Amino acid sequence: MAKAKVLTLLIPTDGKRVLLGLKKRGFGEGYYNGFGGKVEPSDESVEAAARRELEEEAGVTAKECVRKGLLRFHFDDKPVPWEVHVFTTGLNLEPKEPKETEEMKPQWFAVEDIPYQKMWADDEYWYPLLLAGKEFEGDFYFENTHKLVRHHLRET
Ligand code: 6OG
Repeated sequence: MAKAKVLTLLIPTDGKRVLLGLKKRGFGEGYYNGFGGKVEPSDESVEAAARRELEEEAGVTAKECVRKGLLRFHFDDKPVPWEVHVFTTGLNLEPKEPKETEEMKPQWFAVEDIPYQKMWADDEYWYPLLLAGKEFEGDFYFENTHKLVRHHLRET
């Protein structure tokens, strides 16, 4: 199989509130998501990439972040699978409040109000594990980029 494209996703939360961003452009435009993007091909670590993307997209620094999951997205219209490393961080962000950037409009949500209907279709499956502090691994298969047709998800 061709080599996967490696990406990050970082979701600030204390288990009661989560910080998501409305993606304003590019892949996933119009969806709420965590913060993240491609790992630099240099020698950047996946965790450093996750923290860098949060800074670029929401203007805040995460003191420490914890790796919680690995998601593989398989698209019938893309040549290689995407390997997304999922991290959380607590709410000790610096500064405390995020700011809107060219790429993302950050917004706080209570966990019971997470807008799954405005998010990628995989999110409603694995967010409950993430919010319960569990570690997980999953494969999600999409048709025409957006239609989730099957998945496997397990705690690790
Ligand atoms: P940029 O194009 O902004 O990186 N991403 C996904 N996130 C979720 N929740 N579900 C998906 O299902 C996703 N596919 C990609 C990874 C894209 C960002 O979007 C995430 C990156 O954080 C298919 O550089």
